[in-house]
This record gives sequence, C-alpha cells and structure tokens, in this order.
Amino acid sequence: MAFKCGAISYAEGALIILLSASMFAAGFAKTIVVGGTENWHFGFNYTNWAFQNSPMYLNDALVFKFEPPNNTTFPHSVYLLRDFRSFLACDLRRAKMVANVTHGGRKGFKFVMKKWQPYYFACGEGGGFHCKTGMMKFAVFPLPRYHF
Ligand SMILES: *[C@@H]1O[C@H](CO)[C@@H](O)[C@H](O)[C@H]1NC(C)=O
Ligand SMILES: *[C@@H]1O[C@H](CO)[C@@H](O)[C@H](O)[C@H]1NC(C)=O
Ligand SMILES: *[C@@H]1O[C@H](CO)[C@@H](O)[C@H](O)[C@H]1NC(C)=O
Ligand SMILES: *[C@@H]1O[C@H](CO)[C@@H](O)[C@H](O)[C@H]1NC(C)=O
Ligand SMILES: [Cu+2]
Repeated sequence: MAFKCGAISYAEGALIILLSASMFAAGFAKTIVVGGTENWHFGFNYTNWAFQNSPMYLNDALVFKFEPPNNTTFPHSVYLLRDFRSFLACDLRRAKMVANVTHGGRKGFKFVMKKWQPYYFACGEGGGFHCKTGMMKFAVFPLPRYHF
C-alpha cells in the first residue's frame, strides 16, 4: 500500500479523520424539547423560552409535545410561517403545516433544523389565536457548529 506512514496509510488516516469529524459533529447535535417540561401549550411564553435556550445549532432537533385533541384538551399544531412579518402578525396565510393536531402525541413531533435560515414556528390553531394570545410562537436562527 502506498503512502505508508507508521501503521496506517495516508488514505486510511484521512478517512479516520473524516469519520471522527462527522461523528464529533453528530455527537454535538442536540434534541431540544420545546418548552422543556411545559411542552407545547397555550399561554406559555415561547419567545422567552427560545431566548433562554439559545443559541441553537444546525441539525439540532426540536421536539414538540402536545396531546391529540380530546374533550378536555385544546388541539395544537405546528406551522412554519413564511417570514418575520407574518411571524410578528401571526399571519397563517401561506404558512406551511409541519405537524397536525395528532402528531405531537407520545414521543412528540420532531423537527430537525437542517438549513442555515431563520425558522418561524407557530401553533396554527384558532386562526392565529394560539399564536397571538397564547404566545405559541418562536423564532430560531440555527448557527453552524464548528468542528475544530
Ligand atoms: C415574552 O418574553 C419576552 C422575552 O422575555 C418578552 O419580551 C415579552 O414581553 C414576553 N411576552 C409576554 C406577552 O409577556
Ligand atoms: C385528554 O388528554 C389529557 C391530557 O393528556 C388526559 O389527561 C385526559 O385523560 C384525556 N381525556 C380523555 C377523555 O381522553
Ligand atoms: C366527547 O364528548 C362527546 C359528547 O359529549 C362524547 O360522545 C364522546 O364520546 C367524548 N369523547 C371522548 C374521547 O371522551
Ligand atoms: C394528521 O396526519 C396524519 C398523517 O400523518 C393523518 O393520518 C391524520 O388523519 C391527520 N390528522 C388530522 C386531524 O388531520
Ligand atoms: Cu395551540
């Protein structure tokens, strides 16, 4: 084998470095339960929660936990709003539903932030009422994680 350098070849060494770099990065990606023990419900200040839990990083996963609707609980959902304007106004027109009212049960709904962009999350229930009055909205701009 070419490029012998001690016990392992250059190519093997490079491969090991690449593998450990990616494992290192994966090992740092966090899973964050939105709202902590409060989960995803009406009337909790998620802007404040996001502020206290920042920064968040690329490939971090957010987990939204909310019970599927029954006679005693209000339904919730998760939408991605288009931009900062619609986020401020809780404008759900052209928003994208990422989790419907049943997706937050059991282990919750998991959303991995894969892109370097701002994410505007909101509950879509009550035509914006949960977002506006219930404070069920927050914004995240995930930062790149540097490996070295
Ligand atoms: C929620 O928390 C943020 C950040 O701490 C604060 O600026 C805002 O006034 C709070 N909203 C309400 C409705 O209390
Ligand atoms: C509705 O959901 C709540 C919260 O999980 C639960 O405590 C309650 O037992 C449920 N009620 C019914 C009728 O399923
Ligand atoms: C909810 O209430 C309706 C009417 O009161 C009843 O028929 C239904 O069985 C209830 N559902 C649950 C899950 O408790
Ligand atoms: C939520 O989405 C699932 C599929 O992922 C679907 O089976 C279910 O009917 C939807 N629930 C509602 C209330 O739209
Ligand atoms: Cu809601």
